[in-house]
Amino acid sequence: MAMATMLGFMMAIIVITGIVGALHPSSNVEVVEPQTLHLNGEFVESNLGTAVEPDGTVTVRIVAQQYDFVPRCIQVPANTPVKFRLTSADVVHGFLLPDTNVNTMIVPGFVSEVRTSFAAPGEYAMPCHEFCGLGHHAMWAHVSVLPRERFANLTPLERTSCAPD
Ligand SMILES: [Cu+2]
Repeated sequence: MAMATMLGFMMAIIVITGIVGALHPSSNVEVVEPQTLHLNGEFVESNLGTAVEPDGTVTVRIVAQQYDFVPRCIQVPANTPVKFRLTSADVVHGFLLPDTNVNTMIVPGFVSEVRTSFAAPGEYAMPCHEFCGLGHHAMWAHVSVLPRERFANLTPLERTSCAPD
């Protein structure tokens, strides 16, 4: 009898946590069609890179594909809320900025969204950290964090191309 009670109790825990977990997904679940990324919608090439929102915050859109991030280099302002929106054109990739809270998988068919803010200017390497094929080791890009005043002077093209100073 004690055994049956314990089993029943454990089954109840499994069922309840399953139901609660399904009702509250752990991260935002947002789908996108990977075959037509380049044709229409948010992730067309002209819409990638760093965009400044009307409220002064920044949104960065990046497509990961074998074996590159598009764009390869982005510039963002320091001390400003930054929202990364990422998706994959082919297989699962990973996006990681060392020493920050930014670390996510990029899964084809879904949009990964990560919010952060950089306290100080600096350079961050951005390796793909999910094995994605033969060219994986060379799949790097970078984020350049600029002082707010310097960022404000960049043209939209410069924000997304990391032209040398
Ligand atoms: Cu990779």
